[in-house]
Amino acid sequence: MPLPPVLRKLQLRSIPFPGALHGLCPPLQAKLNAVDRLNVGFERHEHRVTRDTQRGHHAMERSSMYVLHYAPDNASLIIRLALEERGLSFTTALVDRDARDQDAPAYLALNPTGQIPVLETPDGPLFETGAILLWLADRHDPAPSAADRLDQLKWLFFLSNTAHAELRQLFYAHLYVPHEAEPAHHARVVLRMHRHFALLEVEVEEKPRLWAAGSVLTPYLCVLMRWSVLYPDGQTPWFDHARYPALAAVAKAYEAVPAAMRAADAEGLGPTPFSAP
Ligand SMILES: N[C@@H](CCC(=O)N[C@@H](CS)C(=O)NCC(=O)O)C(=O)O
Repeated sequence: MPLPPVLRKLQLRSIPFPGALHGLCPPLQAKLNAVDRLNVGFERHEHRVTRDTQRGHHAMERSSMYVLHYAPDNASLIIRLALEERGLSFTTALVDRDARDQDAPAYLALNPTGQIPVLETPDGPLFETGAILLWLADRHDPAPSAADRLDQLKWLFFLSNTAHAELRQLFYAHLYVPHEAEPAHHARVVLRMHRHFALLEVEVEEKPRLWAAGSVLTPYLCVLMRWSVLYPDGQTPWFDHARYPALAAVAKAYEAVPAAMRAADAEGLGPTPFSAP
């Protein structure tokens, strides 16, 4: 007997993240958890906002409600972590990458680059992970000292413009080099990434406070480390936390933050999503 439509849809949502099929983005290792399965909008080809309010610790008035357009274990995870850590009230809208929702006119109207994430804010839609983080910090965190602001800007832009942008080249190598050049390109990008992580290791050793929970740098760093361990599939593992003890300690400490684990649990990322993904 065929499954009723709702169950069929739930079953469809239980397959590993479809990005894996296209080799376009980190595939989801864990399956969507029950919360996300219940929250997704089932309409295809039309990107819609659904769903349940996810409440952090401190309720906010309705006017400051956010909508996070996300796909599990995509860059939107970084924003989900930052929102949870700040106890901000937000709803989620799944971007169905299998249906290429990110190319749908409704999504492009929010983010013309067609990338994930978008955060809808009372001031309008925001895209680019680094920009969203900075906006959230400006709006919700205590103003940093002048020296901390310099550090925040430098390292946030480094994570976003350099580390994340170059790591993407491992996931999307076909966008950057011809197929036959991909192994050599991969090797070079891996060397570059080691250089970046080595710089970050020194920085974290020198200024651990900047990389503690609550800093917008921390979720970005932890997610980049996570992806470096996990993806791309089928390549020789190249990132080992043991090589970067200060960074490993940041990942471990972040997993002790309940808000960070709430975000990781919402995307089904397992008990040690950052230190041993
Ligand atoms: N520079 C962008 C990069 C975001 C990004 O790479 N998003 C990936 C998912 S992790 C994506 O949208 N891929 C789908 C696509 O490019 O079609 C940002 O920081 O927001």
